Formats: sequence, C-alpha cells, structure tokens
Amino acid sequence: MAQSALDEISNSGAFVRTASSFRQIISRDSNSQFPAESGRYHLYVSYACPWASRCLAYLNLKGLHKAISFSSVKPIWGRTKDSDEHMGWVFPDSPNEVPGAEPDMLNGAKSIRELYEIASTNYTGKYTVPVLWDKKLKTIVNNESSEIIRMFNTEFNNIAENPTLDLYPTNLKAQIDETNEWIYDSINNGVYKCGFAKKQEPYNEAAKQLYEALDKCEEILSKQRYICGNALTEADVRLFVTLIRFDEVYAVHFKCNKKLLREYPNLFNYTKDIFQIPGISSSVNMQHIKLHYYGSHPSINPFGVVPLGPDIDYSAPHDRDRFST
Ligand SMILES: N[C@@H](CCC(=O)N[C@@H](CS)C(=O)NCC(=O)O)C(=O)O
Repeated sequence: MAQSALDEISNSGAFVRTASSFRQIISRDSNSQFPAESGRYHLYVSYACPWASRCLAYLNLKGLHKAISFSSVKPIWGRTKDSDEHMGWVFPDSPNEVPGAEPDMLNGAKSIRELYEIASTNYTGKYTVPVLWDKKLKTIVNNESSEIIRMFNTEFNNIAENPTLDLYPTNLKAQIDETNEWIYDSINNGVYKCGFAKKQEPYNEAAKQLYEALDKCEEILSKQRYICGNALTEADVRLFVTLIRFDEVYAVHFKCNKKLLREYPNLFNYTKDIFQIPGISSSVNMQHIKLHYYGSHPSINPFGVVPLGPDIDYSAPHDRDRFST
C-alpha cells in the first residue's frame, strides 16, 4: 500500500489517489459513539494541504473555534521514524520553530504517523492530514476532508457560533454534488495528476482535463457570483483551496502553466472574493503552502528551492459585487 502520495503511481505512470481509511461520523445525536460535544475533538491540519485547509475554512466559517481546537504541523516533510526512510508530516519541537506550526500538546506525538499508530496498530496506508481526533477515546474519528466538512456544516449547530450558515442546503445538494464531482476530478485532484505524472501521456490527459474544467468555471463565473449560483456553497470552498495555490505553486511545481489563474478574469476575481470572506484568509498560510510543495517533493524539485513570485495580493479589490446575492 502507498505510504505517501509520491508512491501512488500506476504502471502507466499516472497518479492514482487511494481512499481514506478512518470514516467514522460525529453526530448531533448525544447517544452516538462520537457525539458533537464541545471541547472533545481536535483537528490536525497542515496549512499547506488543500484538503485540510477546507476543513479549517469550515471551522472558521461555522464559528467552531471554541468547540473544536486545531493545530498545524510543520510545512516541510521530515523523517517520521529513525528506523525507516518514510518522510511525512512532523510537529515542531517548540512553537517558535516555524511560525504557525505547533507541537502536539495532546499526545506528545512527533509526527502525524504516530497518531495513526495510536489509533490503529495494523494501519498500513498513508499518514495524511486532515486528522479529526477524539481526545476522549484517543483515536482518529475521520481523515476524509469531504466528510469532515459535512459534519462541521450540520452536526455542531447546537454549539456553533454560526449555526444558520448552511453550505450544503437541501435544494442545492444535487447541483453541489454534480459540481464537486467534475471539479474534484479535473481540478482539485487534477493538479496532482499533472504534477505527479511520471509519463507524458497521463500528464497530457490530466492537463487537458484541467484546462477544460477551468474554462468551464470561467464561463459559469461570468454569469453568476459563485459556482452553484448566487450564494456561497460547499462547492466554492472546495474549488477555492485549489485556486489559491494555483499561481503560487501548481503553475510551476505541478507544470500547470498553460494558463495562469490571473489570466482568467472571472476566476481570479472570484478567488479574491472568496479569500475576503471573514474566516477564509486565516485558513491560508502562503508561507507554509510554498515551503511544503517546493520543499517536500524531491523527485519533482530535488534542491527544494522556493521560487520568489508571484506574491499575489488576494486582499486587493475584486469586481464580483457586480452580481446580486
Ligand atoms: N482524501 C484525503 C486526502 C488528504 C491528503 O491527500 N493529504 C495530503 C496532504 S495535501 C497528505 O497528508 N499526504 C501525506 C502523504 O502523501 O504522505 C482528504 O481529502 O482528506
């Protein structure tokens, strides 16, 4: 089984992501195994990781800081054990080592791998973030961001500061699901397929699909403020986490350079618009993002040199107010 994303390559040279393993659900039902109690859960993230960042964005948007604690690992992968060569997410020794990264105060773990080993003695998969941790049962509840964001959206409403915000409303579920599907495949995961391809053909195919999907988004966003209409939904948060990394990282590191995000007027302004929603900008740490990608994939960037640019100001004015909401 793959122990890191860098191993998830098929015989044809294409990147093929494996499914997450911990799939328990936190419920508002106080009799469930994992009830939505304040102070019980902790979200381990890396600011670098788009999947973890969407959970962090939700934590902020729903006003769950007091109910659910979170911390970020160090941006650059390190050795997770002295006895083997595995490289993965590690915690700093002190809060001053890398701004934004914190030691593991809950379990005293040195790496995310250690958390997986506490949760399961026979785990053989990847040691990914996000990790939604149960402090009471000392285990991983869930490590699949698409499920974590759904729990944050609905299950904590009794303790959330923003309980009425519903990013997956009943009347839009079908449209959000349909949008997520092509955006996940061609854009969120598509950039990874471009970046990790080890042969020309799978790269060409992934890049073609990526740019068709970006063109489609550009077209949709020329007519409406958000991707599923004129209200923010889950689909926007999911799209945003990839777009915010696009010009700073994916264009260079993952060879997604056929067109830059800032060459798409609607997508670029849309990215600024979402960035400026209260709670979103603090889920974005561009320093961690750049350090991680350029510094953790030696097969793509052997010397770990981080490019200077383009240093885009996503808090600059945008033109999305032209649509009514
Ligand atoms: N399906 C997972 C994917 C998470 C994921 O791939 N995280 C990456 C970071 S961006 C990771 O932790 N990779 C560790 C590794 O490949 O060893 C989710 O969406 O939660």
